[in-house]
Amino acid sequence: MALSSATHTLTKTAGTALNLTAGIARKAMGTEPVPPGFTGTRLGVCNLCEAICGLEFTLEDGKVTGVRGNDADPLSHGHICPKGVAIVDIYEDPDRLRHPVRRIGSGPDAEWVEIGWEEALDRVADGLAAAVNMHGRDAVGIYLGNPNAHSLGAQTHGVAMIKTFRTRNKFSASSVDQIPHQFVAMQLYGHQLMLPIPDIDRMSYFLVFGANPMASNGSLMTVPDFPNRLRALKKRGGQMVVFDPRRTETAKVATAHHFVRPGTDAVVLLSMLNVLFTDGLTTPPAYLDNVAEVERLVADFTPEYAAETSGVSAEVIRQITHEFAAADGAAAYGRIGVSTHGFGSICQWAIQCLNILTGNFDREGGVMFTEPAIDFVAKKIVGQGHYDIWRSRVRGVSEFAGELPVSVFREEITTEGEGQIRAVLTLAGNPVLSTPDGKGLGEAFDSLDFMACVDIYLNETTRHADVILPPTTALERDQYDLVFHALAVRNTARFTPALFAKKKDAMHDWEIFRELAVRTTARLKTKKPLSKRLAERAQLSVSPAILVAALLAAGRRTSMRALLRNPAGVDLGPLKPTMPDRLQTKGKRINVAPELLVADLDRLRDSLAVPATGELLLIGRRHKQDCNSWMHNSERLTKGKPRHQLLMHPDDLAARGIESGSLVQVSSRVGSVVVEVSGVDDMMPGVVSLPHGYGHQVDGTRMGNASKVVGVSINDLTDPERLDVSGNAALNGVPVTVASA
Ligand SMILES: Nc1nc2c(c(=O)[nH]1)N[C@H]1C(S)=C(S)[C@@H](COP(=O)(O)OP(=O)(O)OC[C@H]3O[C@@H](n4cnc5c(=O)[nH]c(N)nc54)[C@H](O)[C@@H]3O)O[C@H]1N2
Ligand SMILES: Nc1nc2c(c(=O)[nH]1)N[C@H]1C(S)=C(S)[C@@H](COP(=O)(O)OP(=O)(O)OC[C@H]3O[C@@H](n4cnc5c(=O)[nH]c(N)nc54)[C@H](O)[C@@H]3O)O[C@H]1N2
Ligand code: SF4
Ligand SMILES: [Mo]
Repeated sequence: MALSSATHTLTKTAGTALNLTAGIARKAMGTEPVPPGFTGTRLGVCNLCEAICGLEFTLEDGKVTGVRGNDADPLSHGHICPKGVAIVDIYEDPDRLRHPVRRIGSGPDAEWVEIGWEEALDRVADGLAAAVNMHGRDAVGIYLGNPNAHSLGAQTHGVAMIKTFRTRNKFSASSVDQIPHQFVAMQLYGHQLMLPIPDIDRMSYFLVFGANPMASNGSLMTVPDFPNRLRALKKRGGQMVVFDPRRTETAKVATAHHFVRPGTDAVVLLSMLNVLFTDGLTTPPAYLDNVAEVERLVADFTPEYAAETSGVSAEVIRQITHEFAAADGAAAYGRIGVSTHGFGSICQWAIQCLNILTGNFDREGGVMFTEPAIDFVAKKIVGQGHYDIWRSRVRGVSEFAGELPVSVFREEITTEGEGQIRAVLTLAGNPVLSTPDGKGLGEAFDSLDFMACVDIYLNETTRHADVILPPTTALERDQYDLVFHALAVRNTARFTPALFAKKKDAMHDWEIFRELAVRTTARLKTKKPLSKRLAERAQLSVSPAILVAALLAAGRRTSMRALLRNPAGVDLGPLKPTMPDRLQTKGKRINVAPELLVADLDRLRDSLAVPATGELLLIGRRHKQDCNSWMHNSERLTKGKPRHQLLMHPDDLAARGIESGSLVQVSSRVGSVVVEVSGVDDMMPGVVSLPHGYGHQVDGTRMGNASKVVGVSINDLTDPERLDVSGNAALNGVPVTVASA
């Protein structure tokens, strides 16, 4: 190592001194972790979904014996779901990794041995640095999974760590999730993170495309206790209209539900814009450009045209558009069903236009931008986003905001040549289950020179690693939701100190990130100057809590002191109109017809064909008790009726002579799985559904309860070739065949 131990200590000390001072302040306020054997109650927070519910833990003799929602929380008001209770299962799970492990051998015979942190971190730094030294920067591929958005340390230190690698081969779960939203926000509002939020507590009309908040608890809309907020909306005389190819839990409590053929929402949405113009229903604000261009572009997307392929009648499209435009406060909203979709970006664009052109953008009861206590748009903490500055090596797919679509990950590993990925680092991700052709990606991982994972479980992805580095988990970490306060239906702020002290031989994610950055850069052939590396080390040694304190101070809406005094959180008021001042565009105007989206309309037209008879389209599904791919070790979440089945309409079963409850073979261009089928008339005819995050039965990877959870991975069927213009994967609407197995 090039850093002498003296300089090492010196730079670490700068950070440690600050961290210590903060520790003393906390002690004075009684917000340090509970002492051993503690009996009493403590406030906490759930980080398992975007609803960020405030919790209250009851402890007896140092053990959690009860978890309930915190009534005093200004955002979640006491709400909790089954997963919130299960957060303790993660902390207590005997199968969770608590020490670094190293793999010896491979496949079913692999052995995993515990090693010390020093050895583990050095091994990872050796592996990553070797790839860079031999093959260049792009030889390291990095994948960030969803839990990074839910951990403060990952937010404050993850990005800085990844930057030190300077690789173009950066991937994340964002490209199987919300990239179209960011892509459209960048073009309309001038910043990828300017995402308008439905004002659910004051609206009277909620138009929902492809979201199931009754199961998911909301996404890109932090909305704890969605069921109650919806009840209040209906009590006010308001309506919720849902478009979904499955009659979901949300559709069942809506005032109206319409089936829509997967992948065709873009046409339905554009035809709603068409109706706005032809029926004179637009009331655009003054800061728009190119409204007439939108009118021209949607002229041939008539409701009749949309009805042909979408299965939604022209009459319904007209009626809903009129209701929407007439409502006193309406919001159109679309999520995974239309984000991970061949035309996710056009859907998001049309949804924004629907809100903007009807005067529901930036108004109470419509959609508005949040004013979070830590505002990374205003403070320029996150860049505004960029597109197509470079392209992927093999398929030539455009980057967005510095990331490549995860759909090209596999080919970048397996295709030889300059820039080929030779080593992979995953951070809190399980792409083998969560990305298209996950199985193929898993096989590709086996061809790498080196792989390391920062993860708390041995699972379908991490089993391919040479070394796994497990950080502390939610109950042992300080939490401030940098992301989700900025997406919430009300402005609030909350800092939650760790409930338990970290174990002696444990590391927080941010500490692991610091060590990876420092140790890898020290091993590189082309080294940065020592002064630069020391500065990096000092910066990465400051704890997340201190960084939050500094960011809060800069934002001046509240302070760390106020948050420590009010651990339930502070209320900063309802959302309010702020336009056009906060637009990040030139001249503070919105161009409603951005070039990249307009250019994609031809691809949409070309894709529209009346479905072939007998064709089935596969879509995904979430359940209240699942958490993407990784909470199946919790017995309390997995007991009860199995829910892994392929759902299919009884008529589609009958047409194929298949019995409900039997095993079927589902095949796509990419792969084939055998799974139990269940006939339900909640499915739109011609559409079948599988949940994602299942398929744990590989090589005895999973231990404990998860090894008993049956089901297959939907992503062994989804297709990495199917992309939105933004690079997002089109996971929904995959053509499949189903036959008796
Ligand atoms: N077909 C289909 N596929 C989908 C989706 C879909 O709707 N349909 N949804 C997509 C969406 S929206 C998302 S967000 C992705 C998710 O994709 P991923 O993020 O790749 O997958 P997760 O299942 O969230 O896996 C999280 C991983 O983080 C680990 N982990 C959990 N907590 C921590 C922690 O605190 N620290 C660390 N270091 N690791 C931790 C878990 O063990 C697990 O390995 O899946 C996507 N895939
Ligand atoms: N319990 C639970 N909660 C979660 C998660 C979880 O795994 N479990 N994951 C979290 C994550 S990472 C995210 S991103 C959010 C996602 O939050 P949501 O988007 O609300 O969740 P989904 O259940 O995936 O809802 C997508 C809906 O789209 C429908 N759909 C599929 N294809 C189409 C289509 O072509 N058109 C239309 N109109 N609809 C379609 C599906 O039937 C489904 O009902 O949930 C979060 N919350
Ligand atoms: S709704 Fe989400 S944040 Fe709230 S308890 Fe459930 S999983 Fe946790
Ligand atoms: Mo997600």
